[in-house]
Amino acid sequence: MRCWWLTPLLWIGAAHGSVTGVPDLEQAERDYQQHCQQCHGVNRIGGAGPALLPQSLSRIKPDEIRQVIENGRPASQMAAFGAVLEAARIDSLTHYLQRPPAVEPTWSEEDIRHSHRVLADVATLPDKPQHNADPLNLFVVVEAGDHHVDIVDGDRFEVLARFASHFAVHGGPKFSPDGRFVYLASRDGWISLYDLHNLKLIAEVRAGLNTRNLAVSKDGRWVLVGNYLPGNLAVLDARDLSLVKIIETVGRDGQASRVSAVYTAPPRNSFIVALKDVKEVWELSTGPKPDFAPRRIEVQDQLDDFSFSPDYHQLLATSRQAQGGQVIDLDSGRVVTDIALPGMPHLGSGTYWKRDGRWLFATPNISKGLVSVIDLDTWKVIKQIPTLGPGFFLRSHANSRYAWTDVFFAQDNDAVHLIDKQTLEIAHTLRPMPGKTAAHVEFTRDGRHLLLSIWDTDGALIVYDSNTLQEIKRLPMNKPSGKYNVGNKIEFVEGTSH
Ligand code: DHE
Repeated sequence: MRCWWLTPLLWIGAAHGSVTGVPDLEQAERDYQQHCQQCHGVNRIGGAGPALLPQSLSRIKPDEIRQVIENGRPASQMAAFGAVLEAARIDSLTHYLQRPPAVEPTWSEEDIRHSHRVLADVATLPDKPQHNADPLNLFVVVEAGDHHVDIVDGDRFEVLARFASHFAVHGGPKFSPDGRFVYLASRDGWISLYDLHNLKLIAEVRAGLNTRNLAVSKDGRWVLVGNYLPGNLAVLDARDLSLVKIIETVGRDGQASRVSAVYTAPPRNSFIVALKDVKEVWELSTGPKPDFAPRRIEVQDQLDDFSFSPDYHQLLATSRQAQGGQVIDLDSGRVVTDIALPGMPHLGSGTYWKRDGRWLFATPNISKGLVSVIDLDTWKVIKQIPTLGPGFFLRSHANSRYAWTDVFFAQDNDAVHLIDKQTLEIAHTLRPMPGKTAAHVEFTRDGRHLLLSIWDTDGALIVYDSNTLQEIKRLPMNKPSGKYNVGNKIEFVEGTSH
């Protein structure tokens, strides 16, 4: 999923005071050094506290940045500076933090190696689950509100373990092929390796200053991390996260590029790399003894927001030229077809299923209240399903009649629609907690139940029976965002993200 247009829509948190006036940036620099640097690092690259670079703050409204400086953050070490700094200085500091630092921050191979920490020796740990839950029906749940991760038993719906994550884990955690290990990426570049058998953190490394996401190779040997800052790829050894190689992402024409996202393509035994600033998509083979030299697929347009056909032969991406989606054959690199789609389709959150023996692909739309359904044989849009407003995620399971989608960006964001996968009509609309945003679903391995997030400080993970739609259980949580079922992910099943 990659969506440049979405960023302004995603500013988070409530506005309190407003940022006003002409900033005194020199005073702000002095205030940063005196009050912030100790936690947020020299040159703002982060330390005990998160990085405070424009890339790290781009999703947060200036008024929220100001409010956090003034009032601190509850349940964190971020203190309130309202009594220390007068209003105009807080305003200036808010401006200052949104500008690039005077010295461009760097993060070298040496910095990466220096940040590497091995916290437990896997060789000394039992290689069987040390809990009595089904290891392939565990869920990894990200609680974005207070930066924690929960490991949830997918049969009893109980939290087995909860641990603090690095700041802002984003994107899907990825699993080793046997489901024992999970890899998490934080927006600040920290990669964590966690053992789901022993419920223990194994290793951590900071692979970049601003990271998009990570992918794990089909054989489980390599972790690939895609970075915005610095724009590059980091290859890590999946056993302990030690650095194997940095790959500079420079286009054929010599232009440096940020990395939008990285993906694993299991049938191709490769990683696919989406580049943000050049008209290329890269494929890195992960076959035996890989050299990670990129195969460059030149494309006609800057592509965004990716998805793949079920066999990974084709890539679906949004393209401004195509005014919608573009399908690219990953072998020949040729454009198969353009798909005119209105608004801003969110292909990365799309999902596919079979209907009358044919594969369909459905995508939510972040600027229009509709879900577009495409026939994957003809690449024709066969239905536009109207919803209560623009949505973000769409999820299903082979054993579910319904695909669940949200209304993330509209007033009705407390509603979720259940689309009947055969009639392509909305069969039900639920409002699990009226007034609170409901979004992102993941099914249990057998598809009998599903977990839905209520994205609120006083939020919850709600467990539904996927057939009767009865609520089974409600686990209170602080802004649970994504959740990921081990079995569904390692088997790359239909209906979920890969
Ligand atoms: Fe995401 C996945 C990009 C903003 C929650 N998001 C992804 C992936 C990408 C992506 C490339 C796939 C990674 C993977 O699975 O390895 N997201 C982007 C953006 O470009 C965007 C729009 C802006 C940005 O600054 O990054 C963005 N995303 C958000 C949010 O604001 C969300 C709602 C809250 C948050 O945590 O930041 C958000 N993104 C998610 C979630 C997934 C995700 C929960 C995993 C979905 C899944 O089921 O796999």
